[in-house]
Amino acid sequence: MKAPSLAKIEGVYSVAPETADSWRDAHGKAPFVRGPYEKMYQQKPWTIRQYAGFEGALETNAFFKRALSQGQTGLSVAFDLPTHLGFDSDHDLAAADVGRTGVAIDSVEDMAVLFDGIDLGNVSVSMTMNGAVLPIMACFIVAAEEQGVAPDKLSGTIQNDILKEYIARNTYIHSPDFSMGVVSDVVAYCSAHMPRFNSMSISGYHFQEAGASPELELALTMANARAYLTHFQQQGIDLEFVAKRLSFFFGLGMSFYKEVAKLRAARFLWSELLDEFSIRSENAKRLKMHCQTSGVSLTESSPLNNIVRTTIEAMAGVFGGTQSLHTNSYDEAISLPSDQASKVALETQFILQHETGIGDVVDPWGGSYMMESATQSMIEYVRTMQKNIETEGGVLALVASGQLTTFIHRQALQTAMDEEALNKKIVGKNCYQSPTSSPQHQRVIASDKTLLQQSKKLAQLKLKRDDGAVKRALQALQAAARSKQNLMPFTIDAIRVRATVGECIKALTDEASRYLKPEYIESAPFCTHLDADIVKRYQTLSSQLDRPLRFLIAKVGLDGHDRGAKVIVSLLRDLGIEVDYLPIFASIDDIIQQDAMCPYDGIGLSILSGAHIHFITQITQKIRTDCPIFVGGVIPTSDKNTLEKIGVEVVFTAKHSLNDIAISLYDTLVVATKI
Ligand code: SCA
Ligand code: 5AD
Repeated sequence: MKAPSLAKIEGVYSVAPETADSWRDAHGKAPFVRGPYEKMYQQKPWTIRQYAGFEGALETNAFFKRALSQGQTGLSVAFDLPTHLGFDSDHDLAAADVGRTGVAIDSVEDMAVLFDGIDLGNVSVSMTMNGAVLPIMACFIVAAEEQGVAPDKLSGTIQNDILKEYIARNTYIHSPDFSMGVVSDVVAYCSAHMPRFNSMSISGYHFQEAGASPELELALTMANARAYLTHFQQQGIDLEFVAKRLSFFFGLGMSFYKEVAKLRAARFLWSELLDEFSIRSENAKRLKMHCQTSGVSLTESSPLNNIVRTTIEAMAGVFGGTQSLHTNSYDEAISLPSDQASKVALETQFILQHETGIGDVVDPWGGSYMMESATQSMIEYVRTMQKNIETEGGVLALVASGQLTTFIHRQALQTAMDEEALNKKIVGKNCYQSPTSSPQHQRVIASDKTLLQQSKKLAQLKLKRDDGAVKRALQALQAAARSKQNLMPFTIDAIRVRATVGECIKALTDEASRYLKPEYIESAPFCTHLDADIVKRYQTLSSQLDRPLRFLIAKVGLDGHDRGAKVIVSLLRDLGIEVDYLPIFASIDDIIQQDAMCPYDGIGLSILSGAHIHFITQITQKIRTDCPIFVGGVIPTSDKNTLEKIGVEVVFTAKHSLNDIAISLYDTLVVATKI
């Protein structure tokens, strides 16, 4: 499938702007190009909703309370990877990742601590949860109930967007088929019992982070939105009623005009889509969105420059009319946000709201020929992509075959090549470089301590509870899955009697097993962008060896951010190396076994979750001593020395160019192959 080309946005326009007259339209009226509300931020400023979570519920609760006392207006929970994938903290596969990239929640007891002293009837809470959505929603509902807040008083959002997990984010558990049933169970339950709660946050953000352009991000998000509506309709769900509580989530990258245009176009397209489904409610047609500034646009070098990037991106969100906003912290290319960096990110929003006046005007770009053309080009692009997707069999078929993932992957490869060729300049990364200055403070996650605490709490919970009641509730949940009933009430019953998140998911995976999606890696002509000399040296090395070099690349643990790993696979293959790429979620034992079958010339591990020391210690203890190990990912400079001492040859991070990587690998391989 081919993507259409976007009519040029910055420069000469080829698309006659159908929306050029939109400036005459009223704000807050369908098709909402000019904003979802009449008075927008003059009536209510956007919600300042910083996504956060780390270690245990106690630590994250303290962070939330501090943020609220500093003026944040909504909450947004980041869960750790074991929680996302439905493993309790004491599960073998969870050990490395507990509390690292989010908060560890094993049961309703943890959820209660997470919101201790926070009135859930008053503060709206977003939860980024997709795979383990049933037990996490159930924990939230039961914790609120035990706090004295009934479901119908709860406001907030559950992400509950599984399609984008298969396409880009990778925290899915079951097959797409089973998971779509879970999505509709949550939507149906919320619409019946939680009228103030947004039952989905249909997300594009992760597509852009994985490599998609803003227009591809929008096209895939709208295609998914259509697929969900169609699915709900087939399930007999009343769209007129549920569509009001389907919200959206977009990324904000550095293509300033495109980002503003994207948000305007999104509102138009949603309104048009609901017309197609004959939905009349004006409120449903009003697309409401959360936006987050881009993580991938941030550089490791000169981290304070990231404050500038985040501010520009956030401004695009405000000009585009977002309802809720997360601004990233300047140190995110290095670690989870430190307290200092989180404070700057939060205060960036205060400055935008209180000092600049940019929110005083509704849709300030409306009527600009450039912006109307850009909005129109976005709309045209999405319509064409939609037709292409349908011709190829529709979203669900393309999700299952992995083709939408490949689409994004291709754009990531192109971006990597553009950066290498300096067609895309990134200050401090590929031009205007200066010596790397690490931020003064970095958040260090006490993962081992969190694991111990969580394991202790789980043991206590299991001693206290009525095991018979738990067993009966889990059996009922499993039977409900078999007979295709709405699983939400059964999960709530199980969580109420203190079943754990992991136990609920285990009951479901016994019925609908864990799933691994197919993975394809495209080739790309990287060598044309590298120094000719290095390309030649690889060729010479392999002719001296009289065989191709062989490499293994793997992601270990529960971290599914595979953009970087896949770029490296393509790069190495283009250098003539034979590369095996293991399916995500590999264990160190998987790698050892793979290497034992036919030893590799080198093994590269990609780790973005902060668990690098854990995994590298394990692999260096188990692997044969003459195997060079490389690591890539989000690795603080302070850990680089430790990793090299443990036995890693080279540590690669976001600041390395592909040429640097090719040279460093070569130098090590020459020594290792004893040529
Ligand atoms: C708002 N209201 C107005 C108004 N503005 N009424 C009149 N005039 C105006 N100008 C009303 C609304 O209709 C609504 O009322 C109420 O005020 C609350 O406003 P809101 O705009 O709905 O704001 P909010 O409650 O903040 O909700 C925003 C949104 C919601 C709808 C987008 O879904 C949301 O908060 N989403 C956040 C998602 C999020 O944080 N995701 C994090 C993902 P009613 O309620 O009566 O209608 S992080 C992630 O995935 C990271 C990546 C990773 O991989 O981990
Ligand atoms: N706390 C704060 N921000 C987080 N992000 C991811 N996890 C967390 C967390 N636990 C942010 C980063 C990343 C984006 C996907 O979300 O900015 O780039």
